[in-house]
Amino acid sequence: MTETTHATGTAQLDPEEMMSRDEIEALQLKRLQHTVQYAYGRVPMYTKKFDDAGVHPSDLKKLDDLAKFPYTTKEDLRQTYPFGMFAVPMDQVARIHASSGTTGRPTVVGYTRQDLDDWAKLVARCMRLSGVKPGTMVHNAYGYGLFTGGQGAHAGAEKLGCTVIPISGGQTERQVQLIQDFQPETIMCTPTYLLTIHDAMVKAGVDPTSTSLKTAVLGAEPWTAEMRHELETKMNLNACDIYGLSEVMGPGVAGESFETKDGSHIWEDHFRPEIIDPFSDDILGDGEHGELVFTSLTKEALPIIRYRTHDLTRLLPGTARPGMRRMGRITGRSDDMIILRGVNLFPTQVEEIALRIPQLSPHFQLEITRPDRMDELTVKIERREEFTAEECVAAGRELGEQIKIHIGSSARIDIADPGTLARSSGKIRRIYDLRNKEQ
Ligand code: DLL
Repeated sequence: MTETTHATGTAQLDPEEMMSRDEIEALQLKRLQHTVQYAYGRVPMYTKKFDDAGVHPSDLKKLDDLAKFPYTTKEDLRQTYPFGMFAVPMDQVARIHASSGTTGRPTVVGYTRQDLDDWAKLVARCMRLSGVKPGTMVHNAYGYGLFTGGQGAHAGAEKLGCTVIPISGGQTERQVQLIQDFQPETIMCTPTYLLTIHDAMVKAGVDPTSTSLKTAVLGAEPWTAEMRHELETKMNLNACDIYGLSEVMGPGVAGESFETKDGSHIWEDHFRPEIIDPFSDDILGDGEHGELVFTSLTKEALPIIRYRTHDLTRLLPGTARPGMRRMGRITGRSDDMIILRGVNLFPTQVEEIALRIPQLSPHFQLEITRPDRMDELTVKIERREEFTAEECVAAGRELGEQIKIHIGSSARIDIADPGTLARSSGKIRRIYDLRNKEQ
């Protein structure tokens, strides 16, 4: 009998990964023409939207013609809740996921068998690019359930030929124990949950720099280069980004190379990205900062045309996969932007500044209050264990000054004792807007 493992065959790159930019664009045009026709013919909401905008699928003759088509928003998904944007009958929908949504109805997404196969393939691509090897063990601490993180990462890891530990989020002490017992090489979770796991290791007397973990594939929330440095040095591993969103697919829309660590490559054979000005809706050029918009090119159950992600970033030329463009780090979501007396501010900006100050930890939250008709920002941030409260007074002052210099707004700094702020078990909540509560 020939010896094979389920890992064989998946170590190879997909042929599309090595396509030139011209080949990718030719493929995109073909797939885009099909997708707009498919969506128009099958989803009444698109039929109406296109008709109202006076545009027809046959108007898409070159890639730039996509700009003639209307945007799709989360609100469109809400209005057609639950299944109104599905393009196939329910007996062809193999899986449903939903995003919880902080306000209003959740957004519901569906997948055909083919969609699930494509999804697994793209997550596997991301993992391979991040240095995960077939035949190795993956500790998957993304949440399982309606959230796309757990199941998405799981299927990708299996597709790559890994052994998956489907631990999900939470029960952190147990996670630490299983990492020691099973010796996985890879961990998949949010960056802030990896911090939580790190702290639990320290508490359990486990040295976080000498575990079996070599690679972390982190995403589902914005994180900075400073946070990468923090996690890599504290845990002695390679930390790479994975990006995605449920409305477009789930994790695996884009993934990062462990060799270049220069932002996630978008799988442009399956998604056509655009960057637009979130206020004027104008299309921006590569390299310019704006809102990321996606059109799916192969999805069957939920084709999505020009979906407004609210994620703010820019498109950069491909490196590790030269035919595919990369996305810069996501600064934040336009709906997570704090506007403080006219100044725009994102939690990632505070993370970036705080982590450059040695006494301060990555555990922080932003509180907005309005004590006296004027908005006020308080940054609550834990000091690192190694420093006393007295030693951190100057660090707090420095954080305030740096925020003023780099962001342009005044902030009160509240240095908290280690372990006192809420910890993440998935996507962390950074912003606490207490303004309405006080009025
Ligand atoms: O968070 C899918 C996912 C799961 C991605 C696991 C990566 C890993 P949603 O719950 O729909 O889906 O949230 C999507 O999360 O629009 C971004 O604002 C944010 N996000 C996801 N990945 C990243 C990332 C999943 N790598 C929303 N960097 C997106 C920054 C990210 N933000």
